[in-house]
Amino acid sequence: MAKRWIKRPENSTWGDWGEDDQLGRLNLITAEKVKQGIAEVKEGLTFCLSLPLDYPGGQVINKVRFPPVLKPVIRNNEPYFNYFWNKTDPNHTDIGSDDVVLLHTQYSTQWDSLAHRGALFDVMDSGEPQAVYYNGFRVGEDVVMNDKNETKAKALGMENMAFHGVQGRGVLVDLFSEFGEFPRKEVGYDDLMRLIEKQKVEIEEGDILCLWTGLDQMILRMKGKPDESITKACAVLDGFDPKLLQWIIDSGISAIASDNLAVEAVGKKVPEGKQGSNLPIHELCLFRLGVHLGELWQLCDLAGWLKANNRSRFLLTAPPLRLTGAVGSPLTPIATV
Ligand code: UVW
Repeated sequence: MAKRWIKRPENSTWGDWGEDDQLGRLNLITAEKVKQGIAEVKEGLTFCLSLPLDYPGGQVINKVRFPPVLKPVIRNNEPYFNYFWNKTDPNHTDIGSDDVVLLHTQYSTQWDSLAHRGALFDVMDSGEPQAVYYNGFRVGEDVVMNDKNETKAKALGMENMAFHGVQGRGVLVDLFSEFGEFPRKEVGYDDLMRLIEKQKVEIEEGDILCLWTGLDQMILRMKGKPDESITKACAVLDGFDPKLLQWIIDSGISAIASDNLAVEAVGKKVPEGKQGSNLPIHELCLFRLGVHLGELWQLCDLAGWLKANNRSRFLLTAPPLRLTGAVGSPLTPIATV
């Protein structure tokens, strides 16, 4: 088979786990890492880390993603919902319901797959950039949309992450206690290192880093009717801080999850006169390193418990839906302490 790339992007992991690898740094979640996660279970308490999937509510946070719409299955030309089976046979006492959901996979608590963000990059060393995702998988060949607007990530789809399992050691850094809701703080390397030290958090290769910013509490407080203030609240990572990007590379973290919209600040522009990504952490993580990003998780209850108990580590179980070809997925992560 023809090679997908000759020149890999700088600071990437492409090829490190084979030229057809579709897992990225999930490869670092090994049997040993699962055991390290399980070793953090001391109390047997569990925390659901998903928002209700119809939250945040409306389109304030993201204008193009809609809350789930539930409809009944149609059976014999009528809705099969609260269906009285005695209509079919007077002797039947059953009642049945069956639903269909129109689900924007990235409306609420979600994982971004490695096919969520790619880049223009000259991976063939040809003088012209190619449109590629992690490990050189191609726009239009591996990640496709047909003329009926049907989409499929034939490579890098969510099913890869689901099949790997995603269970390991989670480590939480509490940004909310330091930075609060307003004004929004863009957290760079120096701030993050200071907090990691202050909160005595230890992060090792293969750990899943969870960043609690407090946005989940605001979302829950607004009960499905968020106002514009939410778009300017709570900490985000500063993707334009090169030292922070270098730390993500060096730390060996396997994934990053946060309760905010996009882990990093959105709506920024690349510096004047430069070309590059407007979401540099997405570019580094999803495109170069194969680090999945989790967004809009509900971390507040876990964070409160960890703080009260002087802990930062836990067992994290966080598989996405095994939804073949999807580029993002809702999930119901569970932390066990
Ligand atoms: C944004 O909404 C910008 O982030 P993501 O697409 O990763 O959800």
